[in-house]
Amino acid sequence: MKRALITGITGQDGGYLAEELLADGWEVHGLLRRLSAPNDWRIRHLRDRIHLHDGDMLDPGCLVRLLERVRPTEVYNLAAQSFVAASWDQPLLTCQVTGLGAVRLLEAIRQVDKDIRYYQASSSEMFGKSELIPQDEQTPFHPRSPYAAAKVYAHHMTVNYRESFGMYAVSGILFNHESPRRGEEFVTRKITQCVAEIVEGRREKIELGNMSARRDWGYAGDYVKAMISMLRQEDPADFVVATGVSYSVEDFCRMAFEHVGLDFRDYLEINPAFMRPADVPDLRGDASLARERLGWQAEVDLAELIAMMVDADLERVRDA
Ligand code: NAP
Ligand code: F7E
Repeated sequence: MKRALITGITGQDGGYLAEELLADGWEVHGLLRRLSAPNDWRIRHLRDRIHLHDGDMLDPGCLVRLLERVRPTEVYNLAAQSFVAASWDQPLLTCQVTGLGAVRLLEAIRQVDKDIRYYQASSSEMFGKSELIPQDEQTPFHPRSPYAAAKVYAHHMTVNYRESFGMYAVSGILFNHESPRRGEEFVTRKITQCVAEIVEGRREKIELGNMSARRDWGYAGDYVKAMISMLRQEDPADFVVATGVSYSVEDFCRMAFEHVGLDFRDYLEINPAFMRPADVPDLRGDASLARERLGWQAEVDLAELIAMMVDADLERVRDA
C-alpha cells in the first residue's frame, strides 16, 4: 500500500508535498496540532482527499499511536518551529519541536515498524557562518541560531538511526524555498505582500532589517519533488537541494518592486528591530549530487518565483 504520513502538513511545504503524493496515487495522512482556531488554509482544497489526525510533536505517545493506526510506508517530518528569528526568543520550544520532535518520531518508528522510510527536513541554516561557498553535503556545519542548532541535532540523529538501526532515514538539506503559500513573517513573502499593499494604496512603506544577507531561493513546488525522490532510492543518503544561485535581500526587494514598475528605494525603511543577534551572511547550495543521483534540478528561477508571489499577493489584496 502506498501510504504516507506528513507532519507539518499545514505548513508551506506540507500542501505541495500532499498534492504530489496524491497525484502519484498515494494515500496521504497528516498530523494536525490542535490550535484555538483552524490554520488549514493551505490544505483546505485537499481536505476531502487526505486524512488528518490530531497530535503534537511534543507528545511521544500520540506519535506511537498514530503510526500504529496509520501504518505508513513513508513518513515526512516537516513539523518545526521554523522561523529563525523567533528561535532566540523561544530557544527551548524550538529545541523541543524542531530538534527533539524528530527523535520522538524516529523512536516511534523504531518501536512500531523499522521498515518505515523516514524523511527529515534538514536546512541550509545548519551551514550558518560557513565560509565555504557553495555548500554541499560535505561542508561542515556552523549553526548560528537556536533553530539551526536544533536542526543540526535532528540531522545527526537521523544519520545515527540510519547507521545504528539500519533504518531508511534520510535528510534533505534544503536551501530556502518560497511560494505564494510562504508564511508572512519570512522576508520574501513579507516583501511581496508589502509590494501588493503599496500598489493597492493600503501601505506607504516597507520596514526591513539586514539587506545584505544572501540566500539561494527556490520554489517550494520544485523542492517537495526532491523529498519524495530521496525516499525512493535503493540506498538511503542525504542530499543538498538548491538552485546554485544566490541573491541578496536587497536584490529580492529590487526585483519585487520592479515587477510592478516601482523603485524600492522610494519605500524602504531600515528598522533595527528586524536585525538578528547573529545572521547568516551567505548561503548558496551545490546540488550536484541531487542532480546526478535523483535527476533533480530546480525548474523555477528567482524572477519567475517573484512574479508568481507578487501576482498572488496582488490578487489576494484585491479580493480582501
Ligand atoms: P512552516 O510553514 O513553518 O510549517 C511548519 C509546520 O510545522 C506547520 O504545519 C506547523 O503547524 C507544524 N508544527 C509546528 N509545531 C508543531 C508541533 N508542536 N506539533 C506538530 N506540528 C507542529 O515550514 P515549511 O516552510 O513548510 O518547512 C517545512 C520544514 O522544512 C520545516 O521543518 C522547516 O524547518 C524545514 N525547512 C524549510 C525551509 C524553507 O525554506 N521553507 C528550508 C529548509 C528546511 P501549524 O500550522 O499548526 O503551526
Ligand atoms: O530571512 C533577512 C534575515 O526569515 C532571510 C526558514 O524557512 O530558510 C528560512 O530561514 C534573511 C535573513 O529566512 C528581514 O536577517 C532582512 O538574513 O526569510 P527569512 P531564513 O532565516 O533564511 C531556512 C533555509 C530555514 O530552514 C528556515 O526554516 O532575510 N531579513 N529583513 C529579514 N528577515 C525577515 N524574516 N524579516 C525581515 O524584515
